[in-house]
Amino acid sequence: MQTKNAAVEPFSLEIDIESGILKNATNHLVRRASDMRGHYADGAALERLIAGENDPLHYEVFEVPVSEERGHLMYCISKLQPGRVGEECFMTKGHYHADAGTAEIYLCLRGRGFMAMKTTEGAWAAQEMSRGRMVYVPPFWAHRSINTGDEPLISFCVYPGEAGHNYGDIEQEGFPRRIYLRQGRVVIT
Ligand code: PAN
Ligand code: ZN
Repeated sequence: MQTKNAAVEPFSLEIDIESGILKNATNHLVRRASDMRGHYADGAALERLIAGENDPLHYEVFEVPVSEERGHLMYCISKLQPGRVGEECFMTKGHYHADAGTAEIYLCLRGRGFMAMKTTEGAWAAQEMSRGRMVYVPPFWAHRSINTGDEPLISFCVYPGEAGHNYGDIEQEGFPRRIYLRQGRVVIT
């Protein structure tokens, strides 16, 4: 039985909830529109966005990583910009966890949107995200966040240290439904 994890002293951190910044983050992942090719229904609209707006920022992840092993909890701030590709709302790539049987909690700190989730068996679900709302992503569910609002969608995410990320499988499968903003109304098709 494992009784000791990699030595980490107790620590605390500050999160700027309004700006969605994890202070003193040592990992800062940036995804721009050009990183999202293949993810939106209207690829031409994405190319127009990349060319016309100088490849705008799409989303960021701020982390102060701990050891990626069982027993620890990974956590981060996810900050997804508002915007549309055609009428489709900006979203993250989405992934299964590499250790697929690991769950995740998203606590939404700011903004509005949805967490879209699916299983390899084809089940699909969407849960609303808004300030103070928590979404539970069960084991074996791929997940992606989608910003339907007009300000950044900011969440604090927590998941098991050993979870890892698997982007390939969901990229192949795709999510079965998409979320659009049409005449100011959210449309899920
Ligand atoms: C989140 C996501 C973050 C970015 O921290 O990694 O929102 O989304 P993608 O990873 O889909 O690009 C998480 O779910 N971690 O497990
Ligand atoms: Zn995840």
